[in-house]
Amino acid sequence: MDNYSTIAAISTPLGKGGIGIIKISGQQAIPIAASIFRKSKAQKNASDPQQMFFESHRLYYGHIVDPENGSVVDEVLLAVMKAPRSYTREDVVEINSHSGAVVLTRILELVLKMGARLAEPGEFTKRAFLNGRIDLTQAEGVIDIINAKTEKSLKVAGSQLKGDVGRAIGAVRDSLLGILAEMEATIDFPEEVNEKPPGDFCVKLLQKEVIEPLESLLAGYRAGRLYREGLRLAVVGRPNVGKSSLVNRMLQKDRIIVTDIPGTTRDLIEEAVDIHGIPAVIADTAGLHQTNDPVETIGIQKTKEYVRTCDLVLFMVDATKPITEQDDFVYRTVQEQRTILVINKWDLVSRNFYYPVPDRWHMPRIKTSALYNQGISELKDLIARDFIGNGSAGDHNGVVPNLRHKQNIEQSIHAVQSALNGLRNNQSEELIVIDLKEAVRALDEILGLSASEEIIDQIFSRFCIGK
Ligand SMILES: Nc1nc2c(ncn2[C@@H]2O[C@H](COP(=O)(O)OP(=O)(O)OP(=O)(O)O)[C@@H](O)[C@H]2O)c(=O)[nH]1
Ligand SMILES: [Mg+2]
Repeated sequence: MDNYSTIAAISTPLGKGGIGIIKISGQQAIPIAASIFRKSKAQKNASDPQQMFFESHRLYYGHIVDPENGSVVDEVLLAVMKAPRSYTREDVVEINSHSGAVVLTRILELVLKMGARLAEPGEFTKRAFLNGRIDLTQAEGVIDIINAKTEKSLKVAGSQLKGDVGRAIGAVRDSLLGILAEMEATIDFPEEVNEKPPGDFCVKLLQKEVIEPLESLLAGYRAGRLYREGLRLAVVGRPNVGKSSLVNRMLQKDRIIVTDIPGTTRDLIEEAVDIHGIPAVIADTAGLHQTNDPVETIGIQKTKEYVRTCDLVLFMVDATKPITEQDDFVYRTVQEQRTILVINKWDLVSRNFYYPVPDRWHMPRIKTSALYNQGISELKDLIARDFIGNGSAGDHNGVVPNLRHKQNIEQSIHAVQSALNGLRNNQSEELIVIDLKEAVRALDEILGLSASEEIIDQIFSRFCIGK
């Protein structure tokens, strides 16, 4: 993929809608648009007979016309943004047309025929990165904004797009470069440095200005991971305890069939739910028990597999019945997982009822009535608290790196630790410098300063076409 040709794509979803946008970026963007656009009379300029001149950051009203036969394709607004004041820092033209798959495709075809190339996924944003308008972390923020599923996920992504991660990493990198310069000076001009600067001073500086801020970024990663990646929950229990009823309550709609017949749910059903801002997927499952029914057996197998990979199991029992052998069978299936015991149908027992649970079932428990919608909000509180501590981490004023950043931050910390060991053991400066350079490299990769083509391509391939 070359980074010089003029690229074009449909930037809005291909469906019926008020408007659709075809975006063009590159040196030929304006001449290409001009060749298929007929300005309205009011906007025609007598001193520009070809009508090829467009002011930057202005909207032009007119028509898209097929230059081959002069037929009008659509009535549009043209937005022209000249380099460098545009998303890609190149000349950009956006054609705001009516939105319908046929009309959008037709206009795009004309644009391609006049010399543009179809953009790859994320190629507009990639150009913004290659042309230095944003760093790699900000480009990733763009994808996260598009993919955000809850308000809080959006907030995390927005902070990244603003450049918060990049700035935090950049500050550490500057400190590292400063320390590195000092070290290199002692190697190159040992006679000019009266006191050996490594030693205690460098150790303290590396601790305070490098290790501490990087550790705090890792803490931000742990706190924010859930908002970015979401949580997978499974509701598990023997037949008829009220699993589907609970899932319906969590979703606040009657999504799943509930009956008093045991074995009603036979397949695994996943639905998206927002738990205090954490995007989650909750799975209702087939009641777990020993059975010869072939359909149920498959459902139970699916449940077991799901349990192995989910983040949290809601293990449900029926308050009106003492723990049965079947419940214990379910327990054995989920015991390796992080689990909350949900004691349901609490409306059918007296308020002060004591429900005995085997001693070895060490897990937080909660009483609910899925039928009467009681205890559901307490359950959500418990889930959120279990995963984000006291909740403050969720409001993170701090910066939230993603998994890629986290891995590089760890590499950087590792390299600095090795330099610190070297300093404490009076190792030669040359070896310490190698470690510090490795620490800088790991941070450069986060910002995209030294990221390999492969990493960059991998990041942009997650984008949709037209962004
Ligand atoms: N009284 C009372 N009844 C409940 C409660 N929760 C569920 N039920 C009833 O229990 C029966 C079974 O509910 P479901 O939600 O279908 O139970 P399930 O665990 O999904 O059952 P299977 O899909 O068969 O495994 C239905 O008649 C529900 O109305 C509750 O909290 N209190
Ligand atoms: Mg069910």
